[in-house]
Amino acid sequence: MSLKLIIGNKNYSSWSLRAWLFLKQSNVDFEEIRLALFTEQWETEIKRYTPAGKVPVLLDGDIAVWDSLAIMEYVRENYSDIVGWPGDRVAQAHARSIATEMHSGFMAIREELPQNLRLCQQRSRDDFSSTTRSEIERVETLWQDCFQRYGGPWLCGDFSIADVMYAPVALRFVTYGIELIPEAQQFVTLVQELDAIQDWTQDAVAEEETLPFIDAHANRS
Ligand SMILES: N[C@@H](CCC(=O)N[C@@H](CS)C(=O)NCC(=O)O)C(=O)O
Repeated sequence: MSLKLIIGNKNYSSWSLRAWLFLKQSNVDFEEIRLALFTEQWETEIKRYTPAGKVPVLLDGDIAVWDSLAIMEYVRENYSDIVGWPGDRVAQAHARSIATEMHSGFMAIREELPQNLRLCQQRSRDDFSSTTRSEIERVETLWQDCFQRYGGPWLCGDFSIADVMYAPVALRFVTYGIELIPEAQQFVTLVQELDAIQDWTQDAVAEEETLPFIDAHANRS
């Protein structure tokens, strides 16, 4: 097996999850190397793999690729039958736009609803800042609009990089018990039903490391 994927804690690392889910859904074999975030081991080992100091990192022999989107593009260009973009030009343009909208945005959701798969709460939207509330609404309408335009089963038809990008967002809504409009809930359910997501979540809840600055969000309201 030539590919190795360096990931962080499965409980907390949403960018690791994206790269991992992409490889799993693409049926690409790879070895998984987990570095628990911000531990002594992390501090010494992450620099061996990437000057950026973040996970995920893909190793293909001597080649290191970091950043989830770069990893997906690299794998797509070097392997065949890989999860990618819709064939239809309109759907493709849309899928690329929403995928990168996630990759470069939704900072308030990332800050106030951090990935924490062990946690299960029932929170009201009023608990969150107005910026976070409007980002949650943006995600809801974005998913609804996709299902209305392309008719499913996934956001832009077949499973694509857009679905990979939003899968961890769906899991955050589950963690914090955010009630969603039916079309948005439909996406959450699809994500939860994926075998790969169930495998990842099972490993995540079995992890023992804690990150207090993330767990602290459980108690805010
Ligand atoms: N844009 C990057 C984000 C990577 C990222 O922020 N990873 C987090 C874990 S989810 C990380 O490694 N944090 C460690 C740090 O910031 O020192 C990507 O798409 O891969």
